[in-house]
Amino acid sequence: MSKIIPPGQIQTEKWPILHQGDVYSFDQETWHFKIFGEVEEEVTLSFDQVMELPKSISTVDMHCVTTWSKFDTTFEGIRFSEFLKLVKIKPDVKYVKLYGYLDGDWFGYSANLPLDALYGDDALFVYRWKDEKHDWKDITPKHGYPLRFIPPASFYLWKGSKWASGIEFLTEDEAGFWEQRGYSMTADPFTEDRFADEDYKPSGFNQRWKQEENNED
Ligand SMILES: Nc1nc2c(c(=O)[nH]1)N[C@H]1C(S)=C(S)[C@@H](COP(=O)(O)O)O[C@H]1N2
Ligand SMILES: [Mo]
Repeated sequence: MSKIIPPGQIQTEKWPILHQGDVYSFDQETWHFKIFGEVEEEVTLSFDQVMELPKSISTVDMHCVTTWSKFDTTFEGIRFSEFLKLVKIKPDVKYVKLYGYLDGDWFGYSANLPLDALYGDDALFVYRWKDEKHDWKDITPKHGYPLRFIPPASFYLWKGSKWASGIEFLTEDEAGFWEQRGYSMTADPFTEDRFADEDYKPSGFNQRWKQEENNED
């Protein structure tokens, strides 16, 4: 919520759209959310079970690695910590992987995060949002309906899986979808920690965000 623009970022008023693969089409019959990995007993939740969990509201900044930052979006959702309460994690768990649907694959998208960064109000699985220009509305399918993760602003936004599908608890850090493709494991916008290797930059990287901004629906 700080109005501090991280190095190399440009403020956008719009909320751009960016993802790999198809837009997931929600089907309440087949949609499930799985909590697994280093836990005593894994849990699979239906959509209704997820929506019965306690809700909270948080205003956060989003920093995309393609250089746009959107400030002060207010989200309604379910804290990561509410899901954590549903399982007993093994004592040496230090990391998580947050999953999302990708082209029909239940666990096709993923991003890794350290567990200790996710206890606050700013680590939310969200389904509704508002900002200065918009009143409350549901997250659109392109932004991750029916549920998507928004990471704390101390991580680039690719750590926020759209079409959220599960949480895996891990004792060792493990690369997710973009981390396997050269992006940073730690992803701190305030130190421009974009890529694992500083010399690596995907082609067309600097041009991409303009197109994304025009993508807003
Ligand atoms: N399932 C899924 N989640 C995803 C992605 C994706 O390709 N698939 N892309 C990530 C990236 S790189 C970004 S910047 C944000 C973009 O979220 P937005 O389109 O709502 O702005 O979603 C993240 N979550
Ligand atoms: Mo991104």
